[in-house]
Amino acid sequence: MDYKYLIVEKKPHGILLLTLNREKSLNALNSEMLKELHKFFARVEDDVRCIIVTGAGKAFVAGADIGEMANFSASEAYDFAKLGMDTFMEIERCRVPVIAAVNGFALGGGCEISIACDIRLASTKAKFGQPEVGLGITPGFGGTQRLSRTIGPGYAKELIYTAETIDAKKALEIGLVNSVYEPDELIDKAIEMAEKIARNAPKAVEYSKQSIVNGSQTDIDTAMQIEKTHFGLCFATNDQKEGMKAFLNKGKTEFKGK
Ligand code: CO8
Repeated sequence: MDYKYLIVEKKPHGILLLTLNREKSLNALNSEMLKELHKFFARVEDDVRCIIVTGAGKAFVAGADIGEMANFSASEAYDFAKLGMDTFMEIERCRVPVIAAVNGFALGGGCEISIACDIRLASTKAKFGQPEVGLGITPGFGGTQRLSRTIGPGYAKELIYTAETIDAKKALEIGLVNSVYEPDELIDKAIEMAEKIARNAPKAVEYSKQSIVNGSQTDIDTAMQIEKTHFGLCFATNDQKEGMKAFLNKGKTEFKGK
């Protein structure tokens, strides 16, 4: 499928590299781009095992498009927030893990899209922040909810209330990113991680993601029930049989995702 603002590259082992490409506006998210992203994440094909999201040029995403938002009515703003939230929910619930390779500015909606991804890797040039209150608005693409679930309420409140931008080193310190790399290493490192994920049993990875994502939004008893259900479902897969047989025979297996 052809997109105006997305570049999709197929890498070996079922890995997709998705580049957000609105470079002149530092990849700021407008409605059109959000709709493309929604479409992309709603239709991930069966052979895909991991997706890496990055930004073209010097930014990851410098936020929602301020030019588009400036003259919104309250109901237009609500609809725009809903479009962003629905889109980021597609990312959070995507069948396969999504790695954000944060190459530069990840501000406002840019920070929010990164925390809808499963894992964040950053370049030394990455900058994170929720500058919304400095523009007279609140975060509106899930930031007030996902940020505190990711880094805890203390740091989330500090970032949101002060509107300050932090560098990659600080983002690592507060657990917002898993690792920091030199800019020219970032994509290779993200692909390396994606390949490790892709080598494992796809259904087991998918069920693990569902258990983590759905379980983190409910009470512990329900969450344990979710985990038990997914654990049981693994035993209905051929990959479980082949994986355990290979271990017992001291061999290796190539998982088929069935
Ligand atoms: N929206 C629209 N255009 C943008 C944005 C943006 N968020 N960010 C950058 N641009 C544009 C600039 O206007 C500029 O365009 P032009 O060349 O036509 O003047 C171009 O990108 C390059 O930007 P700069 O010249 O400013 O580049 P610098 O390197 O000097 O600065 C910064 C980079 C620091 C990232 C700076 O561009 C900046 O501060 N950008 C805005 C960051 C921001 O405030 N983001 C948060 C936006 S609000 C948000 O995301 C809310 C999400 C929830 C919405 C809920 C819906 C209701």
